[in-house]
Amino acid sequence: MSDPEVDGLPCLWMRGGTSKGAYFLASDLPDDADERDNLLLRIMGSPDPRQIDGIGGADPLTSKVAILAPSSREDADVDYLFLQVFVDQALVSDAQACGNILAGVGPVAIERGLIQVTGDETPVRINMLNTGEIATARISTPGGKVDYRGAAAIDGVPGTHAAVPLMFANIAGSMCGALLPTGNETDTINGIEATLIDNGMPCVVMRAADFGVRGQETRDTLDADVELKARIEAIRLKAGPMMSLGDVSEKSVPKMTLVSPPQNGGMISTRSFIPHRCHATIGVFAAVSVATACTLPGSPAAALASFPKDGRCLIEHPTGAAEVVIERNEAGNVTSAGTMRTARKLMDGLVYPAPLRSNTI
Ligand code: NQM
Repeated sequence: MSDPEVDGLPCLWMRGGTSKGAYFLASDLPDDADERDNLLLRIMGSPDPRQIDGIGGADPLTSKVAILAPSSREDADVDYLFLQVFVDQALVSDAQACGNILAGVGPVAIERGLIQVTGDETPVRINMLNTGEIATARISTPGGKVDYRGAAAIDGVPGTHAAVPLMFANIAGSMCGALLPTGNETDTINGIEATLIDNGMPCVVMRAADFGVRGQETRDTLDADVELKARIEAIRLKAGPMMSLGDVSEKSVPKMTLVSPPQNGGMISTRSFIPHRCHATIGVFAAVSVATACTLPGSPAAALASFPKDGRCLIEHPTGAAEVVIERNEAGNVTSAGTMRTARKLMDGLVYPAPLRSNTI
């Protein structure tokens, strides 16, 4: 029997959008979820704020895992399970999706032979196991191979790469059962008006000004604001059960987003807490959820937002803006959404988990 500590495990290390993660085939990992999570903690080097004995990058945005398998659904090509490996806690959570890591799923499915190339561009229908929804990605595959090179740029990633357009349908209520799990466009928690929304990602959208900040501060400035973060966390712990997410003290959802008026021609400006660190950009599904909150007249986001006529919404974030496209029906309700990301293969090889420790799970 092979021993991963000695023999290693096949792993692709990829940048997906503005995040980085380890991509595995389900067939290379244990079937038992506890055993699998234990192995992933040891691969990433958690729990340890520096993740020094693993491949994680000491940041929630670079401590992510995608597990791929042949599709279990007729209307999809590949199954994708996203796992957030906490950096400094022995926790692995499947309680959220990830649209950035999603950008690497199509390329990996092709690289690993789960699906065949169909032309210069290969469409990949991805069954997102965390939410049960399907995303469609288009992957550049000239000459029968994935080509990561191209002219597309996304804020938060230097240079240009092949575009990975992503489209989503039916993502409202992905984890909370309803777009507005409380039935309200606004709830008040600890005296702060908030929209509790899930259009692909459970998010709590609040005015930055209500916390006495501008909403234009850098990630580091906000991360250093211990008092602000404690106020946000107190609201999050109350919002979780209101959003049908139960006790969220050990979950990475809901995400907490502070909004302010756009500064650079976008729809809205954001600072997103995921949930304990401020995001360097903003998550894909979080951006879709915030854009959707902007369309709700009762949301604190609506009065701050500038709504573009063509539905191309630039969601400003600490290092630029993320574009999401939302389509609305005649009643103004968001019916589908999409975005453009890029992805890049960084390393393909074997990864060696650290030895078992008493403080892993
Ligand atoms: O919201 C970070 C990321 C994400 C999630 C997070 C994401 C999304 O940027 O779809 O992409 O919110 O933890 O990778």
